[in-house]
Amino acid sequence: MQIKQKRVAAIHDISCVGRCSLTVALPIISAAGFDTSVLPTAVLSTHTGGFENFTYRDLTDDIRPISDHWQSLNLEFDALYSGFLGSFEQIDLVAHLFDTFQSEKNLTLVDPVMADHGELYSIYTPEMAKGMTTLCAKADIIVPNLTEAAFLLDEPYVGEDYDQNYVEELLVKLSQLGSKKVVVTGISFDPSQLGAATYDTETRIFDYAFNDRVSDYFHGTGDIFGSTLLSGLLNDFNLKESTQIAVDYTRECILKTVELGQEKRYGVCFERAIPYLIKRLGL
Ligand code: PXL
Repeated sequence: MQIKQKRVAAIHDISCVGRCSLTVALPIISAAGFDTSVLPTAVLSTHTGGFENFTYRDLTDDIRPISDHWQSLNLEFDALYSGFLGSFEQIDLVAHLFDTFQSEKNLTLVDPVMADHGELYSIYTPEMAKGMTTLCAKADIIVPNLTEAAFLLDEPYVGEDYDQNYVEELLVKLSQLGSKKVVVTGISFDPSQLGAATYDTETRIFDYAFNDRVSDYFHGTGDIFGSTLLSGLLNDFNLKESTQIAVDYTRECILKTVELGQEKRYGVCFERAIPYLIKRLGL
């Protein structure tokens, strides 16, 4: 019996240089075997982290016509995956797209991309951070980092000063925004380890996925993580397994980048670790 190829709609910006958002999501999800449709929310000459004078073209006015055209084609998606949004108005437009294409059978993954290390990205406003909770409410899975979690819940960012109890309370509060599953990235209880924590509201199980920490911060790793997590889930790995694959692949990408001596703001050399990903996904 022939099995239909799954189709994903990836809704992120295109940062032309710097390997993040769509320039990461498209190749990773495609390599994982899926037909990846893209809806660019903005086009930037580079991403906003570590570059000055980048160009910025907001594509807010294109979102509804693209979504309407897709609807007229009776397209169906097995997953909807949103990330960096270009303006406050895009929150309602993406919410409408979710209402149009969500079904019992598909999966909506919202990465509330907006902040890291305690600070909002330069084009994001606190108003947008609040608005992002609307999208989280419509998601099956949300994937914030610890800073984004704090903004979503309107709580102070705790930095590195937290324990397992804090993380598990945070996961429950995030799930109360409305998603069935929550994955929080950038979790560490031991300085030599880094990973993610998960919570499934249906089983009420908390899980953790760690690997050895590679020191230093690399741009775009949140998008590598989200794209890989989704690729795992669509390849029928469960939440714990998919999270572990995402943690391990992200680390593998960082190791390649360190090996090649690449500048951090240009993102990680995920291309060199694609064979590793394919193997881990059993493809
Ligand atoms: O990786 C997250 C991201 C996505 N898109 C743009 C960004 C960032 C983070 O800085 O600037 C444009």
